[in-house]
Amino acid sequence: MKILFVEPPKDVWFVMGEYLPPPYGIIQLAAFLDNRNKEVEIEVLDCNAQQVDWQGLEKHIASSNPDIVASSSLSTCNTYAVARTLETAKKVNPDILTVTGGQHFTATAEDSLRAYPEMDVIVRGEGEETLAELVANRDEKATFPQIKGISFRHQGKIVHNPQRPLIENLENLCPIAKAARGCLQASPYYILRRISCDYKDGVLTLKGNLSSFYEKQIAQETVSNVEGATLVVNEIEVD
Ligand code: B12
Repeated sequence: MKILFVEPPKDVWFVMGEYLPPPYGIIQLAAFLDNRNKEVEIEVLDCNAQQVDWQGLEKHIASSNPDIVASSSLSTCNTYAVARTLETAKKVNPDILTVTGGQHFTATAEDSLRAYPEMDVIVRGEGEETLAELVANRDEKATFPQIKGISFRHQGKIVHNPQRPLIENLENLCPIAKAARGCLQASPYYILRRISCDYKDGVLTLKGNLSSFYEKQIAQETVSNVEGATLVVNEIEVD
């Protein structure tokens, strides 16, 4: 199973001059999926950063041969670029499942599915869990009515499945911080369970209070082998 995330070719946004912002929506989803489902092959194509035009996009989709093409509009002004991306995917291979989501398509799911036959599924609201479930069920279309948070065509009608509840703890989206917290929670030293742990740019930061330098050291050792962290900063205070 292969999913290709596409940031479509866009005109330069005059307000930002030459600065090219990363397409946060799709890279967040790609990272989540990469962590959640190891069997899925993931590719991200940022047409602006990689200087790929519409012709190049068509060629890229053909050579990449994905099962799913996913794209995000961010805002309403990018609607046509997304529709054209999904149309291009269908032109290359009508069996590709085309998916989009984000603020604009969440608000206009009914109208968008009516207007764009090249759009198979709209993921409404937060995309992480919904997309992961959709990808896992890509070949079982009969299960689509059970997937919360999607709008799609089913038996000639547009169907809007019930809303998916929001992710309760957004901190769990970071697999490295989650793994580190898991180590602290699983420690036989119960006192370490009150230590908080943040992750940024390769650095795990431990915070909280303990009653001895020995415990502080144990806390650091407990998270020292977490994959993806290159440094542990131990800011635990000793009372
Ligand atoms: C960061 C940001 C920007 C950055 C974008 C950087 C980038 N390339 O990603 C910059 C500063 C460039 C920007 C510009 C603009 N922005 Co802006 N921006 C935001 C902001 C603050 C956060 C968006 C974000 O990155 N969120 C983080 C990501 C991870 O979340 P997300 O994109 O929502 O994606 C999640 C879900 O929506 C869903 N999802 C999204 N896409 C997809 C796709 C698929 C396939 C699936 C399954 C799911 C999915 O899953 C993701 C994970 O849960 C939002 C407000 C907000 N708080 O959301 C406004 C917002 C999106 N922007 C808005 C607007 C209007 C604009 C501009 C048009 C402003 C202007 N007047 O020029 C420009 C458009 C520029 C352009 N040409 O694209 C509006 C859009 C409203 C609308 N319907 O149009 C918003 C909602 C702000 C608002 N309330 O008015 N913006």
